Amino acid sequence: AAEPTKAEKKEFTYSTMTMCYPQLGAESDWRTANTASFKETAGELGVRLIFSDAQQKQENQISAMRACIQQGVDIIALPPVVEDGWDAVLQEAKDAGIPVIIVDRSVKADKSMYAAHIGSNMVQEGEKAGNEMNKLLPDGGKIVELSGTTGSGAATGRAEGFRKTLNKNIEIIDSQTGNFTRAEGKPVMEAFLKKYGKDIKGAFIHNDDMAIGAIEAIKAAGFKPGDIKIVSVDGTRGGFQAMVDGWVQADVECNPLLGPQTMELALNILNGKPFDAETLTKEEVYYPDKAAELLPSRKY
Ligand code: GYE
Repeated sequence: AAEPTKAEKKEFTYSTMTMCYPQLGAESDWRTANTASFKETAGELGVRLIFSDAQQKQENQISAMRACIQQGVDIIALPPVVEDGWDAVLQEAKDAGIPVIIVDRSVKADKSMYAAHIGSNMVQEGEKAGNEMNKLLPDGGKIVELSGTTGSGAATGRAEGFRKTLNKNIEIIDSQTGNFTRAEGKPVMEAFLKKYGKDIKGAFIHNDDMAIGAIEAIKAAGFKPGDIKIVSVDGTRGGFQAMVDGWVQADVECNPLLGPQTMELALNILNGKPFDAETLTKEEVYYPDKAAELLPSRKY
């Protein structure tokens, strides 16, 4: 069949667009805020959003995507739980003529397999965290790492950036995943404390939820705020509260409120308008001194 002429092409508006959002889970406050951002933005703009929750399992995300492809959605926005293993389903979307926007975490797939990526630079977040740890432990020392979901772009990038920046006199003596949850953050820190006790001078924790879990363990072991220097990521209200209480010394912001930008991007892609293949979110580092003042205005 001949290519449709411009006049025949359907012009999308927010209210005629159907977006599939196979969310990866509900593991953290970051994720809850991200879900709310997509749902609220869709509601405000009149976008039809097909939402699902994959409970941190890639196979669930893939089946949700397949169901969306079958329904003939206009566009898919995918926050991938892990980086690998997306080729087949991305190809299926491509064959069906459905553009895919990768949201938040990255995928390891050829750039021709998706239209655009929007999210944070996770390596940069790790670098910022490394700089903070350097400042907190000027004389060096032993630290532990509580990392995010294994194989996720967020965990891999943060770990890489952190190691790149960390001073030579600071040694990461152990690193375990806590899957970005409070529930898993606590026992991982408990085990670290049992094994290394007072040797631990600092902890790089890949998100605020795991930090909150870890702090429970640190408190229970009899440590005082600041005994173990904690650098965390996300900048959620829970993270800010932990700074107010003295447990977290620096929080690297990661912005989950990606709904508005993603929907605008989607419309541009669908209407053949110019768009950025890579959109990075602007993020800061927060410290205890301003935490109390900023806490009430935090949106997540
Ligand atoms: O830091 C964490 C969430 O991918 C950036 O996932 C996201 C991370 C975020 O569970 O809290």
